Order: sequence, then C-alpha cells, then structure tokens
Amino acid sequence: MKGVLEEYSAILGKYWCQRYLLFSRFDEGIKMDEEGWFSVTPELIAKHHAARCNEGIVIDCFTGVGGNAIQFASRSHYVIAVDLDPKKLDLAQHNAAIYGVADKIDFVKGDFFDLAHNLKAGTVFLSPPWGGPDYLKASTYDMKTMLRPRDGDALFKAAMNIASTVIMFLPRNVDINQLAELALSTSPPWSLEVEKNYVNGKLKAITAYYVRQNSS
Ligand code: MGP
Ligand code: SAH
Repeated sequence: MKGVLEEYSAILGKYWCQRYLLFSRFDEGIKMDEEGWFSVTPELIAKHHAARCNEGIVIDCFTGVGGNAIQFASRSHYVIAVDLDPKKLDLAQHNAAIYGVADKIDFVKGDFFDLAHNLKAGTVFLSPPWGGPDYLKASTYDMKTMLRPRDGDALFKAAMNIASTVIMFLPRNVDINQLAELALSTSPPWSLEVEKNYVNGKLKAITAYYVRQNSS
C-alpha cells in the first residue's frame, strides 16, 4: 500500500509543480481530481486552442475539469461542455466560476458518442482520455488501440457531422500518418494541419486541426 501511495504522489507531484501552468488562477480555489491533474490542458495551450476556433458554438466533448472550456468561454465563444462523469462537470463549473465564465457554458452530462448525432456547432473540440500518464511508454502512440473510450477513427467519424472544424488534442508521440489517414478517410478529404504545442520550450502535446473542404 505504501508503495502504491508513493507512486501515486510521485505522479501527481509532477503536475502539482506545474499547477500555475495548468491554471494561472490556481490559488483562487481551483479544484482537481486525479484524472484532472494529468489530463487538464495547460492554460496557454487552451488559450491558443480558443483563438483557433470558428465563430459560434464550440462543443468541448471531453470537458474534464474545464481547462479548455474556460478558455473557449473567455474568448466569448458559446460553449457546450460534455463529460460522462458528473463530478468532472461539478469541478469544471466551479473552476469556470473562478474565471467568471460559468454562465457562458452549458454543462451537459453524457457520453459524447451517444449525444453526437444530436449536436451541431461551429467547432468540435476533442481531448479524450489517452490511457493515463503511461501513454509515453510506447515509442509511438497508436490511436487505433490506445485511445479511450473509442479509437481515433470512431472519434473523428462521430465529430465530423457536427461541425466543419474538428480539433483533436493528442499525445506528442502520436502517429502522424494515422492523423493523415483520418483526413483522407472522407470524400472529399478534409484538410489537416498538425501543430506541436510547447510550453516554456517543452513539447507537451500535438493538436490536429481538421477542416471540411467544399466538394465543388
Ligand atoms: P504528460 O506527458 O503526462 O506531462 O502530459 P508532462 O508535464 O509533459 O510530463 P514530463 O514527464 O514529460 O515532463 C502533458 C500534457 O498532456 C498534460 O498537461 C495534459 O494537458 C495532456 N494529457 C496528458 N494525459 C495523460 C492526457 C489524457 O489522458 N487526456 C488528455 N486529454 N490530455 C492529456
Ligand atoms: N481538456 C480537459 C481534459 C479532458 S480529460 C481539460 O482541459 O480539463 C478527458 C475527459 O473525458 C474525462 O473527464 C472523462 O470523464 C471524459 N470522458 C471519458 N469518456 C467520455 C465519453 N464517452 N463522453 C464524454 N466524456 C468522456
């Protein structure tokens, strides 16, 4: 038990040291849970994602403790924030209130894959579970086998009917060929831009921006 606790606190300790990179207003009462600690998008990256969304509604399909949803709302987007876990939505709502944007977000409890066919928006944002902090143990992250709860193809297919822009936040070791395969899996193909996200000179993650192309 002692070993388990030591390992747990070693993992979370790494994220605690980065708390102000995750939320600059951390000391004003930000609340997290274990998954929130290792999954939340660092604030500077989330701000950048928000700047790259289309006008109109943004759907944050995997809201977590609100790192992205808060920045979408701060950028005056109207936000629908979905999460399967009601405790995450409580934390996200609490954290959004600290940033003064809770009233710009609709919090929806549910499974994104069940809700997808009833949603329409300008931009869909996807930051699904990557399988925990161990995602880096693989030299290449395989979206076909490692992404949760469904693979990259199912995720993209569920999102592409909702909006003309789909943004996916993914591990820094993701297989870039698989990202391209998703863009080419539609007719006509969607455009794809792949961006490396650095904070203080350290590569944190990769963002894939997919945009629907006119068929004519
Ligand atoms: P990391 O690689 O676990 O941490 O996650 P870091 O600080 O780069 O560790 P180091 O040991 O390499 O220095 C980097 C970032 O990826 C986190 O801050 C999160 O934004 C994001 N992230 C990590 N995980 C495990 C997930 C996840 O499961 N889902 C999502 N959506 N984001 C994650
Ligand atoms: N971008 C978020 C972190 C997302 S972590 C932030 O910055 O805080 C991934 C989240 O996906 C978790 O909160 C988990 O509860 C949620 N999740 C997992 N499966 C889901 C599903 N099928 N539908 C909706 N949310 C789901």
